[in-house]
Amino acid sequence: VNLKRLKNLRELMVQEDIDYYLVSMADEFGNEYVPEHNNRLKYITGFKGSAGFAIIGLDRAVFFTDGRYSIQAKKEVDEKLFEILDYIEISPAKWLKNNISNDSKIGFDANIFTILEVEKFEAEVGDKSELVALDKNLVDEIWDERPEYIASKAFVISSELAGKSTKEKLDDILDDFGSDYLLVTDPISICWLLNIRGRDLPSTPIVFCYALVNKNGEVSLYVDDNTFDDEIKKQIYDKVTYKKFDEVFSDIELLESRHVSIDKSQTPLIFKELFYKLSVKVREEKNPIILAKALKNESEIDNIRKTHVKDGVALVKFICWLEKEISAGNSPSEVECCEKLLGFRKEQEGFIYASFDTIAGYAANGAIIHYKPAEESCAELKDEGLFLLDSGGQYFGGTTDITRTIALGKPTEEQKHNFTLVLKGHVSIATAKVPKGSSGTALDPLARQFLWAEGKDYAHGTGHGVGYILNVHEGPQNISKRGYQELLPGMVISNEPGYYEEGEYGIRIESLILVKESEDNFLEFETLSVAPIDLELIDKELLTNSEKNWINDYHKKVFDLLSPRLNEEEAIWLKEKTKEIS
Ligand SMILES: [Mn+2]
Repeated sequence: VNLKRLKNLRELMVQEDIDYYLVSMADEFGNEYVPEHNNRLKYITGFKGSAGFAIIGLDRAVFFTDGRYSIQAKKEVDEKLFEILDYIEISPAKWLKNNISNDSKIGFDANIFTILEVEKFEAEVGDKSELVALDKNLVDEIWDERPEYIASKAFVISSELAGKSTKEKLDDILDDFGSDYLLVTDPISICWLLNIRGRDLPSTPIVFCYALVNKNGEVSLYVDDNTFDDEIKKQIYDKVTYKKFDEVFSDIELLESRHVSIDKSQTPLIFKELFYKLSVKVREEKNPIILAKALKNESEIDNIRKTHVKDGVALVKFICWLEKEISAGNSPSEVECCEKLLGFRKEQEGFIYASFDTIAGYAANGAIIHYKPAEESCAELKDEGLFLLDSGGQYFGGTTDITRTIALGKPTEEQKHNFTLVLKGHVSIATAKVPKGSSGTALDPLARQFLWAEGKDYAHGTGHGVGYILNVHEGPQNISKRGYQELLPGMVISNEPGYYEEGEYGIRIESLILVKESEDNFLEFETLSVAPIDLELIDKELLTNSEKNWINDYHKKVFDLLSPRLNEEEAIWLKEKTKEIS
């Protein structure tokens, strides 16, 4: 199948007079999770994972992914057709530089590749080859039986949920705005701005759209005709004009000699080319909505707190169920656990759907950081070993993301020791106070210090920003070695140190935290997630009194908030799980 597809693609490449064609995982909306109908990389390579890139030459082809997916790639991508490489070791641009002959022509879809991405390729190979921006997608041209995009219906985020109207949001963003227009090609930003959501993706509740905002706060929205009912339109900001998706290109032709602000890390190259042709004056700046939506307002924060209580109820009901199953001698599979947990979340009022694919890793699977259990191959849980469970939900009221590691039998001393090092790092972030102006880089070592002291570490960031009924991964803030964005009150971030013994077990403790201003004008953090931390896994000898106090206070809060929403059996179970340690 793939050979035929490659052959068809290569025929088109010859027609277009290009030697190499670039296929990325992204789509025209910069989605982190790409919908099936836009997964060109999967169509052409067979790869089903979520991080990859392909370079198709006329007589050779290369597929890139990272270490998380190297095993999967070997199963799904035909090595007779594609050479498989790790793009952490060699980037696609570097590969091109090393492998192509002078004067090669490299084609790509300008509707998908952003200005910044193309600049990066240009920097590597620009002197020996020509980058050819195509205004169509060659994979789409040969893709028969491509799944159809069926637009979901948009729904409105009420003023109680949103906290701010579109008018207020626009006033903030356009205050000091130096251009005539702002082009936004990121649907997440647009949904936030217009207080709307949808179901165009399975875990991020958005509708696919572009928007052009003028300095007077009028919005042209480019979106599928079926997305908005008249009834819904009445509830949305009244200065929105609804247009067909393709009209964005004809509307831009009316902007001659005007100033337009774009974010080159998000904007597809095709717009830059159009602007150039039309002598539109382009200002490259950060999409101002990114920072604005990261600063949650009081109503949002209120709703987020309540949402975490619901989510905690679901998680606690699940863990209680799981322990009962295990002690009854049953062996639920990882996939059954995911389904059961989803069932408990569905019982919660305002639940929309999961905020990402649940990572349910038993024993050795827990050490695979982005593990996704599959029906046919997943493990069955027994009364021994560790179970790492990383999951979350989208609710009318917020987005959650929580990881707990559970001992299913008696843990080993080594497991307890490493769990406690991770816990100390987690508590260190939860109780940190840093001066205003600090970024995530100031926090990252706090989470790792106890592991570092023993020559250990974990190969992922300590925390990512989290959206509000939007993407579970949100910028600009994060806690990592490269988290340079200043932390500001109202930001929500995850606090998720971990430790992984390959082939044996994984440990991660993740709660979401809210950045707040302290009384003495520093920054401090409030833990939002509400679920017990497994006491069985704690080596108390390693804890200081203040760490024990934090755990006891946290567990008291967990019990007080959750127990009224549990049945009697579950409440008794939770009492034991949150008992004081000394
Ligand atoms: Mn997370």
